[in-house]
Amino acid sequence: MLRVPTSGKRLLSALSGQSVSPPPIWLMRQAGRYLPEYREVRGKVASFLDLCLNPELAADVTLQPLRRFDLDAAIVFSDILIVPYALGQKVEFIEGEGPRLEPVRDARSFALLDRARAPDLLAPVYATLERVRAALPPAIPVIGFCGAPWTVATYMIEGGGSKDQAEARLLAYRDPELFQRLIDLLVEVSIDYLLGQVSAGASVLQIFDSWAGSLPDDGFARWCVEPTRTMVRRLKAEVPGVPVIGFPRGAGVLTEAYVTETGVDAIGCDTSLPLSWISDRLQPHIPVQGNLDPVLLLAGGPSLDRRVEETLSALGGGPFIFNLGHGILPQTPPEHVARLISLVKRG
Ligand code: 1CP
Repeated sequence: MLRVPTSGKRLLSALSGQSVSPPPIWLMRQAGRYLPEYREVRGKVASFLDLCLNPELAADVTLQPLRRFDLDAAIVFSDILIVPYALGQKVEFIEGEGPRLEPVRDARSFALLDRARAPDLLAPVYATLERVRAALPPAIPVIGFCGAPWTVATYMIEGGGSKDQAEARLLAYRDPELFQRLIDLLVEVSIDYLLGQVSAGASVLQIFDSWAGSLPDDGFARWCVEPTRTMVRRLKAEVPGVPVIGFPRGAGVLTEAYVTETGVDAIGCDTSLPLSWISDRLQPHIPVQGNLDPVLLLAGGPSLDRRVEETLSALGGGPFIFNLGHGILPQTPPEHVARLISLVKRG
């Protein structure tokens, strides 16, 4: 049985600039390894990518957290690295290690990327969305997402996760022309991908720029803000009613420029942004989302309760969506998630 949230379209109201009490809540990585039922489904397929590409199982996994918790949105189960996969790059997820890709670092490997087959390769994600949309009550929106071009480019260039994105920055500095061609390609394929997700039933979009914090201000303007601005402008032209949440993780004080220059409808705040700064500098201009420390959710106990109260009193008076400052950690006890949601819903 799916829980029907107590007061309808709370997420969309908050995204349109209204203060909603209690605030809507969803959690980044709300589907995933911390849920035993996820681990069970994951055990049925050989690889993580196989799960993302299996609409029946991916839809089931998407719905799992909504069966347990009073969440205000579903987020389609997939990964930001599905886009490099759709461009023909070799992408694998190694158990216990993370993603591994065949690096793109020169004109030759860039030339192998091919946009033509992307719609077919991404079709399973659209099928997942259609299933999820059909299974949920109309009041619960489904969030579609992609990685921002910069963040996806870092994985494509590094060949996986990295601690400082140095190879990606090096390519951007040494061969800005090639790097720009990669960003431009990602802008185009990501716009198509997000529009495909809207056609399949997504009514909110989030752009994850998880590595926005690794660029200096000029690089941030050129490779985070500018491509995102292009994407938002095109999305607004095609699907004007669909709000876009930007999540430039680690952007710090540059978050303000990101808000004014990209045109996103709401701003995802990471854990490092102070609550008072979010409420003074961001919330007067834009709905804010965030930013509980995922490690505090893992810890639970009185410090979790206290911080949830502080967050609600700092941000609950304006347009606000409760979320974490980054994804749920796999070791998180599901009871802590239940506790968090009950505290937020108590308002
Ligand atoms: O089953 C498993 O153990 C695989 C773990 C896993 C999961 C559950 C990965 C591998 N991706 C996902 C799902 C996922 N990824 C979702 C699902 C929807 C939901 O929120 O419930 C989303 C939105 C993502 C987005 C994503 N993938 C981001 C952006 C958000 C963030 O965490 O910063 C990034 C950077 C990735 C790359 C990725 N995919 C997986 C891992 C372990 C990583 C991070 C690699 C690294 O840089 O360390």
